[in-house]
Amino acid sequence: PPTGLEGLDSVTLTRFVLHGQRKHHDASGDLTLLLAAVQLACKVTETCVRRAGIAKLYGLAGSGNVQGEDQKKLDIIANDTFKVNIESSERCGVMVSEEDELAIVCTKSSIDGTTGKYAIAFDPLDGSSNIDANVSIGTIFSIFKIDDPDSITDAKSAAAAISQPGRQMVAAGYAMYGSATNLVISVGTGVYGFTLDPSLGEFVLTHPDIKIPSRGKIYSVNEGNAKNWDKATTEYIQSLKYPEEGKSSYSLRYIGSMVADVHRTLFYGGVFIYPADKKSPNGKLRLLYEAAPMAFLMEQAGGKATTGKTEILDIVPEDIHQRVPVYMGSSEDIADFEALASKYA
Ligand code: P6P
Repeated sequence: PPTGLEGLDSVTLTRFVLHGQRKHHDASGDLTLLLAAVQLACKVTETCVRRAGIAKLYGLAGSGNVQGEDQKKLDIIANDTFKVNIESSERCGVMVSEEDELAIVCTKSSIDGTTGKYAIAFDPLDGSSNIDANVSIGTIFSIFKIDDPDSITDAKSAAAAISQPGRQMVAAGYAMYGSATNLVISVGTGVYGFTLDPSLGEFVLTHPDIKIPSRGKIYSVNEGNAKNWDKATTEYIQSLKYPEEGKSSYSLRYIGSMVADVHRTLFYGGVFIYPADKKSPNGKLRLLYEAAPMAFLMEQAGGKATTGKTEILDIVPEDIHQRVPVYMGSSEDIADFEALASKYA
């Protein structure tokens, strides 16, 4: 029978990151410290998400407001947790959060007054509208190197410093607070999946070197928006539902929580799509802390990610909260869509 000690001989996220640091001889250890802060913030958020579920039961007594406050509290708790932990790592010069309108200039190092050399964008609790139904939700983050830390003096220069194409990302990842708590991360050397072992309080490596299947059998999109889709999207989805003779249709799986839909796509293959439509001309998902980090992970896992016009990782952000259409997943499936999209370009 399991002894419960099985996790002890596994690689923890901390060891994984430290090992990665040693591969870069010039590494200062700054990214290691920043990722340690992100990891801690994920653990704190995870416990809050678990507790909010219990609070939700109180909310069932008809005090909908409380529940509303809980959700708002939960978004704010998660946001504050990430900001406090990232600031205190003193390795970041810039933070962008889905919850804050302006880019944040981090406080200078208490040791030598310098500016942290990294910039991080994060959605502290994506999909939190789903918490009432106990659906998996998560945190998404992207980390860039700041070219000129001394140039950062205000929100405008901070926004400029992080407005880099996703291809320049140093690291990207997401935590998914589901039946288990996963942390999936890439530092540019492939995608690695960790699972929180609550008895150890450690993220343990459970999925080394994740690769997305080159083709899948699942498509993931909000069919409720079908009347607003453009021609390429309509024709592509139609081809999955009514395939040519002898081919089977794809299955539809849509959770409505990006982290959960992308996580399933990464493991099972297929496509996750949030298209632009007449209602939202640039789609709904934000580039810096939703589409770009997920695109980085997809490409690192052998997948593709496009807006239909350009690869997501090539887009230079013009606004820190800008939205982009998202088509990502298995390379062969996305290539099929791109061929169709080019027909209507
Ligand atoms: P819709 C959650 O609100 C979110 O930002 C993403 O997590 C998710 O993929 C998307 O919106 C769902 O949007 O319009 O289908 O409900």
